[in-house]
Amino acid sequence: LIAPVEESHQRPRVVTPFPSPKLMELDQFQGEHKESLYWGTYRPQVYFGVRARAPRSLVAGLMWLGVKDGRYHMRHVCQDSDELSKYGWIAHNGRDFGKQELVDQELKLETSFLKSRSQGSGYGGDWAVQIDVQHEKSGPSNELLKTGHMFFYLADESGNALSPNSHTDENNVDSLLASGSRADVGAWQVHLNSKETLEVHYSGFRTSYIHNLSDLILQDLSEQVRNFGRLQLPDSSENSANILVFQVAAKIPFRMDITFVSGTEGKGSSSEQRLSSLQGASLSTQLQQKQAEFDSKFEQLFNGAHKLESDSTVVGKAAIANMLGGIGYFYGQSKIAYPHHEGHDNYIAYWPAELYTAVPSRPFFPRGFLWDEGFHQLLIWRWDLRISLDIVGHWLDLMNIDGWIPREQILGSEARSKVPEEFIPQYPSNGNPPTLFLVIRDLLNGIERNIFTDVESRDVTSFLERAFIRLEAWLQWFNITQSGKQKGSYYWHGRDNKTTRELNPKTLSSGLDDYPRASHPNEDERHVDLRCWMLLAANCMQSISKFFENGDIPGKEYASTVKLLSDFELLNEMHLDPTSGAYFDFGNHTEQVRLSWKEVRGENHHLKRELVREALERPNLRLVPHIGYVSLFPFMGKIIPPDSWILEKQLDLISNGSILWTNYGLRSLAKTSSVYMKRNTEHDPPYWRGPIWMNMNYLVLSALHHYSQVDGPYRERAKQIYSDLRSNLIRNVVQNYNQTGFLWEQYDQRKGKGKGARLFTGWTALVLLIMGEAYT
Ligand code: 6A9
Repeated sequence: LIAPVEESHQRPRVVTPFPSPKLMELDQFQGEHKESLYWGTYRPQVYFGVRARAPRSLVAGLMWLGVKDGRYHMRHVCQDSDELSKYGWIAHNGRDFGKQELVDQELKLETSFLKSRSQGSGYGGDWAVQIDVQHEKSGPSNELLKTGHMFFYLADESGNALSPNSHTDENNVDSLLASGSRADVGAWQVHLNSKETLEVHYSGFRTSYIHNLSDLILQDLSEQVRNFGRLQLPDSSENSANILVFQVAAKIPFRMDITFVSGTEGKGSSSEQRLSSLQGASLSTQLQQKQAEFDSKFEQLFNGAHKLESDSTVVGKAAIANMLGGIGYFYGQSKIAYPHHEGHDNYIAYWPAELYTAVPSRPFFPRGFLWDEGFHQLLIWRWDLRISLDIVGHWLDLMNIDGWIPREQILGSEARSKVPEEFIPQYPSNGNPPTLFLVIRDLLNGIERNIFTDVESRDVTSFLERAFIRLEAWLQWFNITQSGKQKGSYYWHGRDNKTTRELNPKTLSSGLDDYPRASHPNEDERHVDLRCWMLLAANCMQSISKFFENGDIPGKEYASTVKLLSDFELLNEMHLDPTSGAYFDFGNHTEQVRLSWKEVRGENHHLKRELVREALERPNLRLVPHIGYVSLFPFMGKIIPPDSWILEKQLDLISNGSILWTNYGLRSLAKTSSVYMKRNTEHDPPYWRGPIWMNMNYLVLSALHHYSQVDGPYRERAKQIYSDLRSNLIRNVVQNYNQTGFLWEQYDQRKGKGKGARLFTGWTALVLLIMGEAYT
């Protein structure tokens, strides 16, 4: 399957695409489907932005002047330092509607997006955003807050010149702001409409970089303030500007509609009618309709046997809305570590690629992450199967000829500008859990359970048919590069075995970063989580080949791999500690390690103090005795027979408050572990060494749910634990949301407080599936 190395190959293997037809070239992703997803809020990194799913799009976005401590601050890119007390989508359907609320000190903004495709519009249709500006409380504390300053911009990434309409007239309720023409959509216009009196000014720029737009505008504004003492853009433009910024100022409260119409060429065009239906009362009515549809779809999908409390409903809606509203489109080239590259530097560019993907967190990580994505899709496929297939297809098309997919996707200058240089390169030796198989398994089950329409089943089927060879290569990649010494064993390669700084060398590729593994990484290691991921993958491959038994897919044998990996005796031989009944990694390990300050000689012979690791005894080959998420993988994988004594032990570990149980969810690492809540280096606080993470808790719940439904001596116990864990998780996430207005990256295991990135609406949004008891 893996093609032999060809010396004559022009591109190095690592940057050679996998040589099979791309998923995105499937018929189901063309035509109506593609057009229906053309425009969208695909710029999760900014507070509000619109673009098309095209490498070089017309891009729109919003900035405003916030007022804090009596001073103006420009808001544009989602930044935690802006300290918005609340923002995010409260409704979004992933396609043509979304509503967002943003609270910036005493300002309250609402941005409502609506897309409409009707007769006569250009490719992809028309769209509008209604921007509502109010005071959070009545009676603003500062003079500056009487007037609101919104900046709406348009930027053409293809470099086409945009024409501002210089006759902006404040008495005219409907005014044309700008127009232009593009190869994709034809002639277009952008209009501004409001009942209130608005003052409009503009600036035009010509530049190929749009990620520093806020700087450009700030420069222009401060120059105006300096020279003329007025806070308004100069109403002038550079020659053939490809970026136009419109400053709209008005007395708060006010509301304005910005409408994009395409296909405006020709006199008899329908554009006037389309324009007026996307403004004013008609726009508001349509937004209300879309909101009602969103609400009823939510009810139908997620309000299950346990009726949701009203505050859970609010959080559940925020979860799905932010998951869908956070979907982005990115285009660019990953930077790949490639040490033997001849051109001096040790990097090489991946091929230019598109990625349509959900993101873990708009302010912190507004880009694609491979293993996060599998969790995101557990939610998204239930909402909109086609969006999900489109996203998974994009990811699989990023596979290289070796079956490798880069873990973190930092595509394009806008995405790169958010990531420190040292974190950008991707390492071809490093994997990441193949969570997309969780989605594939759900889809196969869905077909079996007949939950899809005929057309949907057909789409899933043709998707899997084409995906098969890539999935197979992915599994192969793991088998070839991540196997352990012993047959049926695996370990995450790429851990640093030379470091003297880390208490326990990190395993970033596992997704569990600083979760403790063998203290002294070497090739004797066996990682129990990876072994379970491989079983999931092999199981899926077996199911797909069974599914296509009579079809065109070569009947590859997965039975033997599945048999090997699901062999319970073998699993126990390799990973079980019979005393505690816990599953452990195996490797060269000692518990006697600590960090301490040492005087060392630096390069210039100066003495400096450094935190270094010391081992107080020689490591030896043994099980690595840390109980935590990794130990639960065989349980999460439902591999343990329901009548096994080991299942009872697992339930003991889970439900024991001195080990994993808390009132807020399960700890990532047991209180009894020697590195529980220990820093890994001076600069790395504990991350997966105690706090509660939603993705793992979801998988544990899924298993508890399973064991509470199959016959066995521990069924009732599993049921009780299931129900307690479920309500603890929901209660805590809802409580944190009520207090802070956000979903968080992780939750503190002592008090349940949200930690890490806020507005982390990636896998934390799985709380909605937990509410709706929809398990993988
Ligand atoms: C570092 C700093 C602005 C860490 O959710 C994404 C990932 C998970 O895949 C992983 O399992 N998060 C988890 O352990 C966030 C990782 C962010 C790394 C980027 C660059 C940029 O600072």
